[in-house]
Amino acid sequence: MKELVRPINAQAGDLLKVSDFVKHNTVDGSWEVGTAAYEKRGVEAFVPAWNKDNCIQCNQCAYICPHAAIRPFVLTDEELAGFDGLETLEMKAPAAMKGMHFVIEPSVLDCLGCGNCADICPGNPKTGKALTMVPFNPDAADMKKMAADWDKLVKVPSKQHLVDIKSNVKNSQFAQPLFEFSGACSGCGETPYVKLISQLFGDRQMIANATGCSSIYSASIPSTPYTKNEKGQGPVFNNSLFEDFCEFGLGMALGNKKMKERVAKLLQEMIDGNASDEYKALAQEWIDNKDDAEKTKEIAPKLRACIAESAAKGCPVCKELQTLDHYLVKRSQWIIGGDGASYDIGYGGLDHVIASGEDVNILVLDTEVYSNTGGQASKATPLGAIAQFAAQGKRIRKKDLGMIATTYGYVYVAQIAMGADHAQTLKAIREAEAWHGPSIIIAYAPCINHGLKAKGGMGKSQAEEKKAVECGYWHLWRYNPALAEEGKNPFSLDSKEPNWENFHDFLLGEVRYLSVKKAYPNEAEELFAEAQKMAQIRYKTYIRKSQENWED
Ligand SMILES: Cc1ncc(C[n+]2csc(CCOP(=O)(O)OP(=O)(O)O)c2C)c(N)n1
Ligand code: SF4
Ligand code: SF4
Ligand code: SF4
Repeated sequence: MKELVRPINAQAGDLLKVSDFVKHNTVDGSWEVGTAAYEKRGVEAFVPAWNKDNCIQCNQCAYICPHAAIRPFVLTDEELAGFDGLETLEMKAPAAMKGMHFVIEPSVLDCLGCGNCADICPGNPKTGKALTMVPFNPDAADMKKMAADWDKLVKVPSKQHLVDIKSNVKNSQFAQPLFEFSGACSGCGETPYVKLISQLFGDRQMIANATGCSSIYSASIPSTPYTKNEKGQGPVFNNSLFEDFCEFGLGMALGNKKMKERVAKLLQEMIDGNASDEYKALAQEWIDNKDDAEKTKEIAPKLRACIAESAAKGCPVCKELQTLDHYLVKRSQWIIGGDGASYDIGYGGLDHVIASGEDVNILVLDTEVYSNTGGQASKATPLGAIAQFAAQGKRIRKKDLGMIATTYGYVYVAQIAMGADHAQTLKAIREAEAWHGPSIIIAYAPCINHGLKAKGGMGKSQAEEKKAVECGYWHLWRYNPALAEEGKNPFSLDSKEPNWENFHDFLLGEVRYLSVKKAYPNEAEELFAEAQKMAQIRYKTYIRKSQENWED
């Protein structure tokens, strides 16, 4: 931090010597994780303030925060005793945390003041919201106390092991975000997905990232928002080109597969040789379950100990196994890119990779434009929207990438929008990761390029996702090949019948559509009507898919 990160952040990177980089092992382009947590920018005008009396402990604020800057913390009596005047609530659920102390704490120095948390907070129906946005003054005593409490709270041991973090939205937020405080725009629609995935799988996650906003906010050296947990585990991230991000991720997955085969071969040698019974049993258990993430997590520490013990006694096979023991836990391979990368420039590779049948998870962050370069039209841009290269409003409909992917039959596909359905987002991400084959999730992501007209702008990005689904602009569905294997319809339409009457108003709530009306008043209404027709055609396709009979 002192010798590289701080000088670079202070615009003094040009004074660093090659030897400084050699000293810190960064000459191969690798970088220490978690440096974003040291920036403590304190740049926002407003921060959320928590009123515990109205809080229902739902954790939704933490779920949707694009910057991982508000979190629930769970404390034992002893841990609470170490704080001075910390406001907490007694926990009633989940059962494993009953009687412990619950606090929602914002990091006032990392929050970007978007306001989404306060906007979506349900609070108490009678007494009001539990979060309100208040002016931020870094010198005020209450803000200093919040910042100091945050610093202490993040050091309290996580209680995530007490619950199944994948079982529901509330539990997912007891998991430490392993992606935090990125420099994405305040209220960005992309980052909540990236953060959630890091909470669920970050301890064994590998990421191949396309160039785009996600590569920039994920690794703008010296700032690294990907971080590690108290055991030192966290996502491995690398950024490839725009046009080959999926092949890059496939390479990572195949590399892992090969190394696991090597581990299995060596373990088989131990089973066939004269290892102890305990060692043999663990080695066999690992071979039988090497693609089961939870089982490998359970077996790995015990097997690692057996390997180390035998290596210490001079076993040459075990010495080799020791150099490979970081492959014992099944890794979770993610490939992340925007719509420009996925629908257009990297599409050939994406198609090749999903066709491969390999176990990879692709996350498409669909902002419907090339966001990072200022909003050029992609094949994901819907008809009627203004974007660069579509200055009069795009005249052709949006490509249905998800539907194309379903034609393989063995690819898990989902369309999600977090703000519209928290549980469906969690379910789709969980199912995609669990599917032992290719998966693709297309996630709707409001962006500054959309020009949200609602008061609060990007502070309403989650609410905008909800509106998009309710009016039929975006649809939620999952295609799960595991169901087809059971003779069930793999397609489920998860969003309700839209209220098409609101479609037009939804369009006018975003500058990318509203500006068509201003510039081309005569053609705009025709374009908007056509846009709605296209959304309806898509919806009808999904209805038909959801009604198919798969019994025979
Ligand atoms: C082959 C190639 N063309 C153009 C670029 C420049 N470029 C970098 S990021 C980007 C936009 C990315 O858009 P998208 O994939 O939609 O991701 P987003 O920024 O929206 O998350 C472009 C055009 C590039 N890096 N490589
Ligand atoms: S205001 Fe935005 S950045 Fe700050 S804690 Fe709330 S959701 Fe997160
Ligand atoms: S969203 Fe509101 S009610 Fe729910 S945990 Fe956060 S502060 Fe409490
Ligand atoms: S430009 Fe859009 S996608 Fe990129 S960080 Fe900003 S809000 Fe997020």
